[in-house]
Amino acid sequence: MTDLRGQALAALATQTIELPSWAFGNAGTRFKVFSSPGVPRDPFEKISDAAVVHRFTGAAPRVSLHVPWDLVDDFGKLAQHAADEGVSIGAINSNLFQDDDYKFGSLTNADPAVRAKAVAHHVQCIDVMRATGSTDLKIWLPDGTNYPGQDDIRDRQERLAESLQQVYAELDPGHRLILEYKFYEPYFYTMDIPDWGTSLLHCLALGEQAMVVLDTGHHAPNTNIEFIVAQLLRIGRLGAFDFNSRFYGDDDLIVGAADPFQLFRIMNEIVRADALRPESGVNFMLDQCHNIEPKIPGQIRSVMNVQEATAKALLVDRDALRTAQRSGDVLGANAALMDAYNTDVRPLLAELRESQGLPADPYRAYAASGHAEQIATERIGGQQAGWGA
Ligand code: LRH
Ligand code: MN
Ligand code: MN
Repeated sequence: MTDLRGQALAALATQTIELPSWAFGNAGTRFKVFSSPGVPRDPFEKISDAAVVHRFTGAAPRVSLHVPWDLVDDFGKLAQHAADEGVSIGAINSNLFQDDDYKFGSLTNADPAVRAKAVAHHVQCIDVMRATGSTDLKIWLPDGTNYPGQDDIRDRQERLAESLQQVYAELDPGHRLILEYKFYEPYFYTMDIPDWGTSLLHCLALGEQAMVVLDTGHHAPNTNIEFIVAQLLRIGRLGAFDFNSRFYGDDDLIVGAADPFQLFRIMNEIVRADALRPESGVNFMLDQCHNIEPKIPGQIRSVMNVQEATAKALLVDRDALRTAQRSGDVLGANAALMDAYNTDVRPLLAELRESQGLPADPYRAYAASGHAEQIATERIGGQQAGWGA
């Protein structure tokens, strides 16, 4: 156990979690966007807020951007601002869901001019990657249909494959195209990339620089997500997570809030595959919005939840687990997992943070810091995260 603890501490020290810029803006549902005090007024302030989360947790050194929500005149200046604040730019998210031209599809549209426009948007995003030092182009394809017969399912796949090839051809050698799937919404009959299998098939056709993104909120109820994680890790194509929690739909709630046991089971597969190491290529991103709770504390809590699930997964006694599994000891194997899951890992994480000169409890430390009150008086007229109005 002592040895496991030491190994867990060492592994936890290397884990990084990427924050979404849109978590810091005002958010809501299609019914209401609530305004919160102290919310950023521009992308520079969103990055400053992400940097605060990093200062308190020591585990969130990158920020994902969304184009055009984070559009600025000079992306080099934005990247420099990030560096000055002690963080860097992570994935660049394209946006194919807020333009009238995309009503019947973007990369899948039957009209070649619309497809060309959607491809050109990705060329713009790749330029943003070059200006900011980002290495991941993240594509979530919102395309789909609402009614049987509305469009030809196969033709849409062919058009998608061709458009993706065109985007992929624009990547630099160190770049990755990471492709997200979602089973429903904004369309309800078919989505053109509804599941990990479809995303994986497109990635395999594209080449080695294409990887799957798994958003934990994008599956049908009761889907065994850790099984998908295991499969994608086996084939070396799990590029990233979009972590969040869901009770019903794509709820984008705080990761680990709805189902901490599921998060543990996911992290258990990560640890099992030795994919926690930064070199494994799995980018642990958050994709959340904080509709009613304060943003910076919401992100701090999210980072802590991922760390806690990871710590528990690292404490699984793998030798005992394997022995029990191989001898058909069903209950013993299950107990090996549950013993780790039921461990209170907060003291372990407090020890890690203190050894790094960080507050033992980042959430409490932020609440006591006065930062929230300071930005509430300094910033008037904060921005909306980008959608939901
Ligand atoms: C789509 C999604 C995708 C978008 C983000 C804002 O539901 O998960 O990742 O880019 O939300
Ligand atoms: Mn997502
Ligand atoms: Mn989503």
